[in-house]
Amino acid sequence: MTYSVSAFMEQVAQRSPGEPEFHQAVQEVVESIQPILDAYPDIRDNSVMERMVEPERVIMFRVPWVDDAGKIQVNRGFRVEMNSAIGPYKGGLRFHPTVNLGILKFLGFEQIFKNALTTLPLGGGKGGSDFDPKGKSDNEVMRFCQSFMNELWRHIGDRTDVPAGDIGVGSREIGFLFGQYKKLANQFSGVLTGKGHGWGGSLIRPEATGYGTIYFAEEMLKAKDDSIYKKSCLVSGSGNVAQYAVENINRIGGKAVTLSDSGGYIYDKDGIDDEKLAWVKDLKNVRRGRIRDYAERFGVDYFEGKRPWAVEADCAFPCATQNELSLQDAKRLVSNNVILVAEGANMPTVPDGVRLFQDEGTLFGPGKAANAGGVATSGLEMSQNAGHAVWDRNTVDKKLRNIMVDIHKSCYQAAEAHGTPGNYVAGANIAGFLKVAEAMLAQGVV
Ligand code: NDP
Ligand code: 2IT
Repeated sequence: MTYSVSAFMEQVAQRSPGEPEFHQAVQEVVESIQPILDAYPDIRDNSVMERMVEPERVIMFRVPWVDDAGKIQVNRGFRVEMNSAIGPYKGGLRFHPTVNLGILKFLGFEQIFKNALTTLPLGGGKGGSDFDPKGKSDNEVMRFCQSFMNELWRHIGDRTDVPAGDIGVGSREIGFLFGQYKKLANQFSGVLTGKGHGWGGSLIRPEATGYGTIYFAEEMLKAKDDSIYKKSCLVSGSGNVAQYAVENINRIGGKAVTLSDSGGYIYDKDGIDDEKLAWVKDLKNVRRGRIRDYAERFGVDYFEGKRPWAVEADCAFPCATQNELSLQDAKRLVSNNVILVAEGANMPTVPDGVRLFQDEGTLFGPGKAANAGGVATSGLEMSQNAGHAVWDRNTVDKKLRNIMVDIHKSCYQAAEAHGTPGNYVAGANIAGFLKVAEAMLAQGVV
């Protein structure tokens, strides 16, 4: 009998009500792997998918902290330990006011398959808080991070669960979190990734997600005898992923023409070259300002409250957040003859948009494959920590590039093998799922 996606989804919706992003992420995966569930009765009969959608463990906790005015603030902290079949839980921490359990379950679920695709032994997890670092002083951020770690530290470890950054968690936050972990555990270990280079961090980890997305896109284009060279590119976001996507577009000789934040986007038709990018890094990572300042500084247009998808270009790289590219936006990209969309962010394209790209033959690289370079390089950081080694920039960059080439190959081949050639969504979901499913079968009912 054919596996019923709708019956499965009904059960998910019933067990996890009010978590639309989680349902969206699960629906996409289960649709892709339906043929696998039909073809491999072992996987179906052992309820592998049913087990995968249930986190192994969820930790929720109070995070009280004192603001600069002496007032006590209370936030909510989470760690969703989704799946440890192929390695310790691994995934970022997100600090953003929109964070809730459903968002972190969607991200943790995506992380299972992404991490399996990296070829490294990494399980899936995600965590964070509804804390908003925007407008907070460095001292407030530090006190918050310390309070967050006061609870989290007992649940994590270099062989148990290894968090890293995500939205709102960059090198400053990882520093504060690591400092507090070390104080509580009395241990200097690779318990977090994204650490500073002088204290256990890996070179290229800050660059890895953005660089990896562009390496992945370059492989997609290469399969069509094409390249990013001389292509104009739309990039959304202006944080970690967006910045290094632009940097790698520049290295390859493409031209990035947009950046955005939650306020709006800038369009620079001459291209965001390395000099302008250095200014953006200082604006965002040091001065913590808004992207609209770019327009004033470089004399270009700023579009308040808008996203960059209506601008004419060859490629599009959504690098901000989930569901930032609507069906309307997808239609605009298609009518502007965009040839490739690759997701630096997690699930930035709505499902109807993904379907449209596939129907129209727009090359589409889903986040769990295209942005896997970040977590893959976190895996490389874990290897260096475990072996007390420090690899140079070139070594890590080469490993990252090779991993992205391998991920592309396994998605491409899985799509071909299962009758959906060119469909990177199906390819990524099937390749990632099979690896984890086989491990779960081998390990019994746990
Ligand atoms: P950052 O916090 O560095 O940057 C996030 C950027 O996205 C900012 O420009 C921010 O604008 C914008 N943004 C965030 N939320 C929204 C929103 N609701 N609406 C509009 N814009 C928004 O995060 P990262 O660059 O690290 O993460 C970006 C995406 O990439 C996320 O989806 C993340 O999950 C994913 N990702 C990150 C990895 C990493 O290694 N960091 C790895 C793999 C995926 P503003 O400042 O105005 O909020
Ligand atoms: O979404 C992601 O893959 C990340 N935020 C990076 C996770 C990690 O552990 O490096």
